[in-house]
Amino acid sequence: MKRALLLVLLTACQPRAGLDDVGAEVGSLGRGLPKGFLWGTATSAHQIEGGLDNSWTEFEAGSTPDGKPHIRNEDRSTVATDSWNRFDDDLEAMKALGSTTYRFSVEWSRLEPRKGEWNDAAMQRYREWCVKLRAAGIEPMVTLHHFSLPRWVSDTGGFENPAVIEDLERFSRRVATNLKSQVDWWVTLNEPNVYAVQGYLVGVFPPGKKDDTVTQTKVIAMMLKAHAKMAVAIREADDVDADADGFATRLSVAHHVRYFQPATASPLDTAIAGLTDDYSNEAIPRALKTGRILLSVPGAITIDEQVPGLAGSIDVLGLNYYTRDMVRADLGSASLSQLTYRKGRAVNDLGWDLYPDGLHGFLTRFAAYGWPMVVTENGLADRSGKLRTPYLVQHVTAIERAIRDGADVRGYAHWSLMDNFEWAEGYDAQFGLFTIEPGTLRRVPTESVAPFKAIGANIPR
Ligand code: IFM
Repeated sequence: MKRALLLVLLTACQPRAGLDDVGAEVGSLGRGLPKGFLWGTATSAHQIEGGLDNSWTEFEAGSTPDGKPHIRNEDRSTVATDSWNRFDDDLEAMKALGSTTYRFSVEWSRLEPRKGEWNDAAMQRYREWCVKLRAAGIEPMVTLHHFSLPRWVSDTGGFENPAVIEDLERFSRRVATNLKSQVDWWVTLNEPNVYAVQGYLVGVFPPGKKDDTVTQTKVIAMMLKAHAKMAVAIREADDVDADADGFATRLSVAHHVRYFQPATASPLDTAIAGLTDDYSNEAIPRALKTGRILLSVPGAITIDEQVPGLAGSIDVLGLNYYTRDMVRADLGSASLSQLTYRKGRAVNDLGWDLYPDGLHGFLTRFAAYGWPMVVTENGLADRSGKLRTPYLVQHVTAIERAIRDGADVRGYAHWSLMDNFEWAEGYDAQFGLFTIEPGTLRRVPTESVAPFKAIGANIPR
């Protein structure tokens, strides 16, 4: 018993490589970011608004064939953080952070609950949010698709059905027409790769299919085709330069990147890590640049298709960066790999390796595409609140280093403004700079609010 206790204490005292080695001092951090750098937070409608009825509703109540609930602790999104009714509280939280941007999504199922039937009052509310954001000096950044679909779309196949392309094009045009006087920064899609992998390989997002890399790959391609049409619709509809900076639209995709490294020096692990990196990290920006979708899961599917309108469809590349994975070849599995993390390093509450160098790696690597970049998400699940400030400081340090190394980075949106419904993890995983008080749903600042604000105050104006 005593030996076990000693072991626990010794383990707890070990320095956790990856965080403790750089520290959490704000100092002059932020001065190395360019003038006008956007500084703020990100959320998504399904995770915060509450009161939604969409592709997640039935899924949240369901379970896998072995009886495991789809959502940890059988949580449901239900009221979430009630942001639909508490936007003013959210705005106060953003102001307390010294924010100059807020990335949020508009909920398709709310705006078009049935095909062709529009909820103008809901659109008006989103417009009011944007007006209030602008009045507070906060640039709205609006995402059109962030993991949820109206039931009338998911019931007819979602992104497996090409009809989604025209439906999303129409939806984008409608939103852009209504919000154009307030919004310049548009994110068409959030994390197509994650949406497809979680929904068709891992099975933890609707439609909950497992090991179907063929459909997964087709879904990513369909999303990119939809994006191309959405981009045209937004550019046609939004002709108002809301912030008078010379651009009526700044279009992007929020692309999820994970820093993959081979788990061992074996040639097979190295080869599979390379394939995983190409599929998950490279294929999407490559397609956005060249217009050519090139996606391959060897032995299962290869898509090689030139898509009209895809090349040139973004102005800015959004990167959602969280973590690094070590890749072990597993040719018997659908994805051909197993992902692990390096032992002995600091991890977040979900077991994700905290690896700021990965962000520097992606920013300098993707600089070669020539787009300006925005970190559209970065953050961690940290119930204790002790890791968040070092994580923040070290990732912003990585951004400053990438800028010195030639990357054109224009903004940072921390995930997330407040704790919210973390999909299959329910409310267990807490990513917020603010926590939510149970019962009252009051936004309560964490100890990272002050350092976040201090970094923002250092950014040249
Ligand atoms: O909560 C999610 C978000 O919806 C998309 N990007 C990753 C976040 C943390 O897992």
